[in-house]
Amino acid sequence: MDWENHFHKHGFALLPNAFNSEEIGQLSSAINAASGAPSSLTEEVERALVYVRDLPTEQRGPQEAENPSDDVYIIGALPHVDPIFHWLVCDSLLSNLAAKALATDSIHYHFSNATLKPPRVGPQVGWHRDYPNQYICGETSEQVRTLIFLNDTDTDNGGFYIIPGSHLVSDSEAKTQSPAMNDDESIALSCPAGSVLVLHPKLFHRSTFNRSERPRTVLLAQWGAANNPLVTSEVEWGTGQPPQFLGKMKT
Ligand SMILES: O=C(O)CCC(=O)C(=O)O
Repeated sequence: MDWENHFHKHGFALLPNAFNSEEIGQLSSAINAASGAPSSLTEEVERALVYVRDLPTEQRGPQEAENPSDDVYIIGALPHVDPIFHWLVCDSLLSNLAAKALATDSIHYHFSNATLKPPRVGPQVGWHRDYPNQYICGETSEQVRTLIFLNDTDTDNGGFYIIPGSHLVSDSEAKTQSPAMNDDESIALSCPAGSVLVLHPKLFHRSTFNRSERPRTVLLAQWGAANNPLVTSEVEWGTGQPPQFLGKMKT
């Protein structure tokens, strides 16, 4: 089965070796530099940072409740952080995958960020769908996320759990269905460093605490069909622009 069929049938496709070890090394160094020295970042990037200590106790975990970590959890506005993320977003690899998943040549970039689960203190993310979503989101589910794994990701360092087939609901069902999912139906994906996960916006997914000694960092970009209007007022660098235009935009 080719990856597009797999994506439509199961709600995801995992593409190993989409990025080589040199690229993953460069992307990881840029993330480590940004998360290790937040005060060196531009005001715009600094404003978009989320720290582990900012999260609700349930998400950062009982272990962190008393003395929450100062580690960075989310770095937004990626193209402003380092030229390598400008390249990442403007390079055709991710936008081509998104266009194929959405079966149209006419797509728009929505946003990107990095989600870090630092060793020992990495937070969990509960069951959710990416459509609908409070942040930059389309009116319909004609959108898709591309996730790049910078580290070998498995159940030991936070994992990535999905409910296969849970994307096969209408948009209105997705808006009303509760995320109280049965863990028995879930599977844990094993995502090697350098792989890209193409994720359907209606697929239920979650990830767990990282209490291991290994980092788990994921870079993600969201894309939507050009004829799917954005319903939120939030905008980031490049939001709503076609991929061909992103390379011409200044950061
Ligand atoms: O598991 C993660 O790293 C967060 C990614 C995620 O849940 C999402 O893209 O919605």
